[in-house]
Amino acid sequence: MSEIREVRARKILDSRGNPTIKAIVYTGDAVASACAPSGASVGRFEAQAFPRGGVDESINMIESLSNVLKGMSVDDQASVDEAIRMFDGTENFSRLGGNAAIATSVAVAKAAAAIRGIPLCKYFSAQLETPFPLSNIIGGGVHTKGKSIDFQEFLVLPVGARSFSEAVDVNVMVHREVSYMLTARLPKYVLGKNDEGAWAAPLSVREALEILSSAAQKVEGETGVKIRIGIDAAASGIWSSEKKAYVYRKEGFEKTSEQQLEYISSLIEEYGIAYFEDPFHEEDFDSFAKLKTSLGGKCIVTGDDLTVTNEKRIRKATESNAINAVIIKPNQIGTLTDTRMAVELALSKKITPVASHRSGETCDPALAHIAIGMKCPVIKIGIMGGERMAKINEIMRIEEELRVKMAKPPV
Ligand code: 2PG
Ligand code: MG
Repeated sequence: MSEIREVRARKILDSRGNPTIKAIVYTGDAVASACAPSGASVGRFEAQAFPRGGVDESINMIESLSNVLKGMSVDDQASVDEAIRMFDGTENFSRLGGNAAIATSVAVAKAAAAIRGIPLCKYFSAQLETPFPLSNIIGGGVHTKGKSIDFQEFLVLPVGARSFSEAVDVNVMVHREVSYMLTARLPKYVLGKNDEGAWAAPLSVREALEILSSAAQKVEGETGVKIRIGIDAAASGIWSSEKKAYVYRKEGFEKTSEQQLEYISSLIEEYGIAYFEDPFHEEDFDSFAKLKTSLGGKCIVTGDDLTVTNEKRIRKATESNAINAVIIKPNQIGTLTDTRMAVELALSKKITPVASHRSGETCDPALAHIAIGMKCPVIKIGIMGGERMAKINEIMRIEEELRVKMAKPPV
């Protein structure tokens, strides 16, 4: 029996201790649940995570949504997702909340997979690939307390790894190596981790890049696995529309759009950066395009706040030749059908879809299945913290049990 009997919801806490939502779908043969994460550096064009009344209002609305979905088949994901959208009735899920929408949507898919007796990733596709883990090692921006580094994430991508589990070992080694280097460099500083388990430290952008590069080189020497480095600048967070400039609060300087382009380009050249996410703010398709034209052959220029997993925005970005990779965050768009459309559009345009966690996560491993089953060659997942490990351990299990091979390296 694959008909939906009821959908219920519960308030849960995410990894930051903020309330979020878990949706539970009941059918005659299966009960399945899914949890939605939350971002801190939220794009202006994302689905609104919760309505004005917060999680409680979403939970009340799911009671009514339950009546709408009752009797629908969990096998018909597209119709269920369409019904969720119609029920909400807004462009950005501001009535129901994008988090309630995606939790319900994923729970429906999990129920369908459970009824078939197959893992969620296999429900998405018969052909599976494990992604390369893109891991946050040093962190700043709004994920880190205090006057932290102006850019949000300093990342590693072990492109030479032959399996996901080897890649994860390498990323753990880099994370550890950075802690040794930071304690040696800052002997009076007590090391701490930020929202995503990346090291928090009083560093400039260049200092962070130097430490990350040395740690990556050391681990590359020890393991023989080629490692590239990356950045998520989350530049919308430092963009001031009044000043028309990027304001680097920690380092005490400002940059116009042209200066930002020069600065980002020089960092890519100097440090051999292979991945750069959101180097410009969420409306500046032009600067993305300029960067991609000049350095897109060397560096993956990625949209996150720019594209918000939204088909229309991804289309605009590809038409303006602005990106060669795109972040896929299911809760940015609100349903699995829309998520899949975003991934498929990216793949059809030869743009790398990067499945991504949020800074406020839950222990739901669904993102692991989305990355493997929808064939995202990269998953941005962090490398420390139980809520990140829930996805990492799930991919390692699937890799071993289903003998899944790695995707092609994105660089
Ligand atoms: C990002 C994400 C995840 P947040 O900007 O890419 O790292 O952060 O979830 O806070 O939007
Ligand atoms: Mg980002």
